[in-house]
Amino acid sequence: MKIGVIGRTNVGKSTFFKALTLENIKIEDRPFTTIEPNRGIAYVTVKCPESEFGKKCSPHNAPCKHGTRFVPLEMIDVAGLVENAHEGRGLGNKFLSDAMEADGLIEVVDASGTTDSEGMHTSNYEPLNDVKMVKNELVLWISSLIKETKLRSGDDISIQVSKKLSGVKIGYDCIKEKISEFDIKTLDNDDTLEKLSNSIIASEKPILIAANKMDLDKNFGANLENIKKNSDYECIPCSAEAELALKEAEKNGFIDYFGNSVEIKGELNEYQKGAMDVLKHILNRFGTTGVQEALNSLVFDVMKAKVVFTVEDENKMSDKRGNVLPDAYIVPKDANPKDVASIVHTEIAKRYKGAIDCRTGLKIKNDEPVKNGQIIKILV
Ligand SMILES: Nc1nc2c(ncn2[C@@H]2O[C@H](COP(=O)(O)OP(=O)(O)OP(=O)(O)O)[C@@H](O)[C@H]2O)c(=O)[nH]1
Ligand SMILES: [Mg+2]
Repeated sequence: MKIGVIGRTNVGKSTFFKALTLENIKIEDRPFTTIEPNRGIAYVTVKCPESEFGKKCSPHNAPCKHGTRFVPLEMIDVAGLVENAHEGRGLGNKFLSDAMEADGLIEVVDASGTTDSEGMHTSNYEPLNDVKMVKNELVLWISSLIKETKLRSGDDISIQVSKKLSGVKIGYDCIKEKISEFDIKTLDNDDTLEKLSNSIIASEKPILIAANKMDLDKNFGANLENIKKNSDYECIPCSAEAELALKEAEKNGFIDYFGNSVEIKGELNEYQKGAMDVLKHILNRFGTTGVQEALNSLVFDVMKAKVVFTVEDENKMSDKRGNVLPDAYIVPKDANPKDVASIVHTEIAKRYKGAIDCRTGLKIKNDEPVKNGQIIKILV
């Protein structure tokens, strides 16, 4: 699974990405800092089932910290956009094609209203405008791609449009369903194409809003409410900058960070103490920085994806070498056991004979979607 970070320029996309991946990337207070996309591994968090079995896990692909498993996914942070990017303004539609590699999108918005539509400092900017602008750019870009399809009479229109959209990871099934829903026979009505494009994006590229810069609070609360009231998206308040500072302090060994609290390790100098006080204040006030919640909420609440643990020995809940609950994978909402096998390894998928739910010992039907948190043994 791949998640893209998108949004208007200079709102904190790369800070958000770095807080989740700790990749060494450029963050600056100016528009268009990111040009080539940044790629890295981020993690969704789930409770580790180890305590259910009175055992300690031995993670292989998904680390465990204080009983929380960190399950990996790919993340891409793309160039920012400004209005009319779909026509080439700013960095143009480069961001759009990079972002379309992703299965789901986190749209970072500066909900403090302190950067304007061009990514410059201001005050009292209305962030809801950005939410509308980003949606509009996505819709207009996809509909312009559809419009470029050279229709050959007699050929299936859905096949031709899906070939045109193959680079943006939008499947034939969705296009066929929508083209029939909108009863599309030609590609010359801009209004209909925009409705089609809107509907395709809504079903194929789920979006969650990360309402960033909650630490700059003057208008934050009112702006957040306005976005929640006037958009269809799930919206999570966050401070990417606070999360990044906490993760870096932990990486450098100054603190233990538990997501909603910190424990200071060793002696801090006056400057570090001051910075830690600010961060503790943010955690006390808001509970968390919201960054991990935003990613979890997109993956689990919006995309309805699931985490599945795989083992080879259902009695010991381990692999063949005795490692307890070694691996965990994120799978799409409708994934059945064979789909899980292909996510684990193509060879395992080829040899797939069935799967067992390790908690009940019962066979899982081949066409039955797996459940979130399920521990399965794939029979090969
Ligand atoms: N106060 C505050 N500042 C933030 C927060 N997140 C990011 N910033 C600041 O916002 C500025 C822009 O951050 P970036 O992460 O480079 O923004 P971007 O959206 O990737 O920008 P482009 O790649 O240029 O489009 C930097 O000065 C960050 O330190 C936050 O949560 N709070
Ligand atoms: Mg950036």
